[in-house]
Amino acid sequence: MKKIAIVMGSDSDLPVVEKAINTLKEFDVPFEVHVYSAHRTPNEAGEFAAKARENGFGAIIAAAGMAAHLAGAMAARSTLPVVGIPVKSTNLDGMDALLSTVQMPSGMPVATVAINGAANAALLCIQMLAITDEALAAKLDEARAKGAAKVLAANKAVEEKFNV
Ligand code: RP5
Repeated sequence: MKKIAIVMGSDSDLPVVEKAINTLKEFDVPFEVHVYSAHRTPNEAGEFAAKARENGFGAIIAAAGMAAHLAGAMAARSTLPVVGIPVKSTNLDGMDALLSTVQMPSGMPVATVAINGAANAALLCIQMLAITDEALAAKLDEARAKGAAKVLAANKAVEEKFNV
């Protein structure tokens, strides 16, 4: 199976990124985690992205806050799918990172998840791998069924409490 690369702009992003790490672990998807900054270590960030395909990665998750250019910088150096996580790290509530991540020029896509949406970033990458992996697709179906059962249990409890 291809590995997923998880790259964050600072180790201060780790509390958010851990949700992606945990999701990949739940699905037994191999991954590597790195700290590279588009601004503070541009050479290392670019080199990592440029070599990601030959190094066995299938997709890149890039998490950054503030002027969040990491996902875009990685997309510029690789034709692997890049999933951007805008991290809430300032008093702009993550809107700065969201707009910096999502507003890519045409020809250079970044699939941007919600602010701090790290679990969805991992799930999106798992869904990409599952295009050609039936066992992984079955695990996704199972997880969706569990999620649905949880909502239906909550619905039952609410209905019983409020509906006559
Ligand atoms: C971004 O700036 C990082 O991704 C982080 O979210 C934010 C703040 O970084 P630190 O000052 O905490 O290292 O580049």
